[in-house]
Amino acid sequence: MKRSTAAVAALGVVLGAGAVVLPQATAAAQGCRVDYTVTSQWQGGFQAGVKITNLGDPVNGWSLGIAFPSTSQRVTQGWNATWSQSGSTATATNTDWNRSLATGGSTDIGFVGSWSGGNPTPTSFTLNGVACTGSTGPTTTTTTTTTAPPVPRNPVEANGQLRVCGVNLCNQHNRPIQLRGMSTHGIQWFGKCYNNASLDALATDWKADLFRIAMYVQEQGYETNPTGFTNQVNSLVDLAEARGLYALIDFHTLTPGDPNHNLARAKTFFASVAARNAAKKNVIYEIANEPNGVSWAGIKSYAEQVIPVIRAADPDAVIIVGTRAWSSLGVSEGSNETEVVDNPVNATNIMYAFHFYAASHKDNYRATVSRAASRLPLFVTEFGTVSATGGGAFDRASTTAWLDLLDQLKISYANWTYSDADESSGAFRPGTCNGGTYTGSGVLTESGALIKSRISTPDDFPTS
Ligand code: IDC
Repeated sequence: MKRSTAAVAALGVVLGAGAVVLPQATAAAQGCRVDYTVTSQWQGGFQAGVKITNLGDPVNGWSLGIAFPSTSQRVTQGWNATWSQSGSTATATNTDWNRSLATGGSTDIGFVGSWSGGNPTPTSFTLNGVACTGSTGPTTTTTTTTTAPPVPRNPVEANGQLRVCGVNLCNQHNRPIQLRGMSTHGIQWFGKCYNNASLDALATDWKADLFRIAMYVQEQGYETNPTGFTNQVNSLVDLAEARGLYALIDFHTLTPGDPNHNLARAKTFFASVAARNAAKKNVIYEIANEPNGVSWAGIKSYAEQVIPVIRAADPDAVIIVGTRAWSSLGVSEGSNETEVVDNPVNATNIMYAFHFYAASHKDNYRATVSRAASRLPLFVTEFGTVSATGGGAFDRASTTAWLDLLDQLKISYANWTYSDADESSGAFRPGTCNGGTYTGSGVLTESGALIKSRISTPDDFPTS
């Protein structure tokens, strides 16, 4: 069907007035222009509008060829045309009502595409086999396109500064999001597991959004070397930031369970890390890992003293408050979420932590989360696929039930642990951190494999 340039020019002269409709079903259009606009995009997909203008002689039936840069862009659903795709080229064929295009006539079509990378803007277009150059002159492969807005390259670029909105975590567009990621083991023991290679794996192989930095206070942790641990946390924040991951700074109190035991340390630590990281968009603060053996009133009092210290240095960051009974919203000590609902921490832009270990905490804990999620902003800052000891049998069924629930409620989560600890909650096989490889399935435990498969599915962060 492609005509010589001379024939195109000649026909353009004869039929340029647009009064004659060619009898053929699909005559060549000697000139055409395509205005291509990516109207929205998200991780894994985009939507585009395509305006076709016929600059040549009238056509009665047309077919638009769209050449994508590669096969990673695919039309999944389109409108105002019949769509198909072969290899990297998509084809849109007219519907009955937009079959004829007079000279200068145009029609708008569009589609939703999936894409696993690269640029969603096509490299060229053809109308009835003739390249659309925006003029009736000799054809070239250049096209008239609208440049797509920059594609967010990572979770922090997509979501920016987070804030709490109602019971949700919202992104820079004020839309609820869920962050999915991993927690370190105690950084006093497993520091060797956190380096450029393992963080690269977390960002690109696991496609995680979140990296929780568990800084124990006791057990050879912060209290033994405040400056050293503060520096270690800061450098892990930087490793996360460089890859566009959110960093959750966890003041990992555990034993003793009353966070007030560590109140002075918490104030010193958070004053320092909040001042140092205030300008970053990727930092979230978790002020007490798992209060236990202490009343909600005691926890609330601690929170209301530590939060202002953080706010003074970093006013806009999200802060997460641990809850009673190992962050079970009180359930593991016979209480429930009402003690928090009835007496919330007096602060804004905060969330409450909920932790579970899938083999130990099942239906009644899930029921609590389901109920509480409509009353309180919840963040699962730590959970395990195993028993509350961090060991024992891996519980696939309960973990799956939990993660389905969290996905449905858009509750963010971090799994214990991104480490090669010799316990069933560790994601990597023992010895992994002695080598340099953190990618692929060979290094994973059963728990690591399940969690990676859940975390690495596409995010659907709203972009507007
Ligand atoms: C566990 C570790 C284990 C360590 C123990 C004591 O997996 O290697 O010996 O702590 O420090 C939590 C805690 C978390 C626990 C984890 C598993 O936040 O520190 O880690 N767990 O027991 N709460 C419930 C379970």
